[in-house]
Amino acid sequence: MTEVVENIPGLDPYKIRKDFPILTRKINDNNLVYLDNAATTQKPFQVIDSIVNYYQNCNSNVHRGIHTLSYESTVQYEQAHNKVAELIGAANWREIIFTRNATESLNLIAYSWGLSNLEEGDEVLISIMEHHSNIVPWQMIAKVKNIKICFIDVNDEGFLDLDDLDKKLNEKTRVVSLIHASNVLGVVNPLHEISRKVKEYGALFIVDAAQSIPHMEIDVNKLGCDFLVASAHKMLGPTGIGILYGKSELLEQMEPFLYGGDMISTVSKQSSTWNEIPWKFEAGTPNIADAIAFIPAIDYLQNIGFNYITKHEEGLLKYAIDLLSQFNWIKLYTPRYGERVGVLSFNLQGVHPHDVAGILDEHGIAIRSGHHCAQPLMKRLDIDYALRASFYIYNTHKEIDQMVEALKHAHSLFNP
Ligand code: C6P
Repeated sequence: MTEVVENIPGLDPYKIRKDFPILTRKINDNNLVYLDNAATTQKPFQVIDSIVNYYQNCNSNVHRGIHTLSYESTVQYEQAHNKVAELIGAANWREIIFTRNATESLNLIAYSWGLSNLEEGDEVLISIMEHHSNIVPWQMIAKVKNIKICFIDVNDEGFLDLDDLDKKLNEKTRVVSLIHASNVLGVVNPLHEISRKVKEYGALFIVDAAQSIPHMEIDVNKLGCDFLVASAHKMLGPTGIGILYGKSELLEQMEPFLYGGDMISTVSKQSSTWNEIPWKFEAGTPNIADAIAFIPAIDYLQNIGFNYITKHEEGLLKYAIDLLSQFNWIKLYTPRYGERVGVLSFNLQGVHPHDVAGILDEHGIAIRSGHHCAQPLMKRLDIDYALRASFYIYNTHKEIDQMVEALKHAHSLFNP
């Protein structure tokens, strides 16, 4: 087996692991090998402690009281918006709205912007590799407004087909909404290049960064996007916090998504006026504790440095691809080259992925099996389901070796 250097300067997975209490768990008498990071990442002590500290020492509603606790919660909650704004290069913290997750953020855009701005005959251009969250909301808008949803294909190697993009982008295109990094193929789409083309047609450009922001530096100005969505739970943060970035001039014009407390400025018997952004889009008591705990998650990633995170994952991905490529009974879907995040999809010939995932679980190894909420892509790849191993900052080459041994075991059970 190849000699592997684990320590990329600035990123020592063994040191990082000490901050993640769950990684000491045993699953079926084996040490947990957690390779399902594209579904959700594990949380370090810093995030867990923040949640405990909030409920022990600060718990109070935001924007609703002048007492000390409410003031402290409000300040920290606003700091969380500011932290995200700085992370992605937003002009102002008011351009950051907290939702429940990336899915809700995409629904918010589709309903609030789409319903008011799209008309019959307009086209929304997405890709065949989109997550269902960036397909289904547009289908709902299409039913109401009679718009057309067009799909950019992938080529046979698994990359977005840029010639197909050129064919499908036209004067009728009002929205282009694209996944930045695929949760199945792992490929990173060249959005800087695409955004220039989109702007030539004056269309709205939406980026689904759910699988890219955990792994690389994101700058909304360089991406040239109007909206960007992501989920905190895929980047060490808590569940229940979604990011929606929107340019302030767009957010100001848009109608609210949900109506009720905190999103209003004035309410009379028959009508209301709206609060300033971002509160116009954050109706009701928000997820305060988790928003605040998102701050140490971002700090944690920034302290490591996204350049080191990207390099570490590239190393793991290359190592895993090299190992799995030796077996003619494994079919890989993730391309063997190009810009990718640490996501590797594959199948074992003749074995249902759920059976393989079950056997790996007996070894204490967590990988995902299924359609990965990307059924149109599955159909394009001519499969129903796939296995997916996805890596993050605390994963090691040794864990990939363990996965490979478990896959060999699964193969031998089905091919005695
Ligand atoms: N993908 C996966 O295992 P939520 O569930 O709202 O936090 O994220 C939705 C979402 C949107 N876009 C992309 C590219 C995604 O990968 C996801 C979530 C998980 O692949 C759960 S299906």
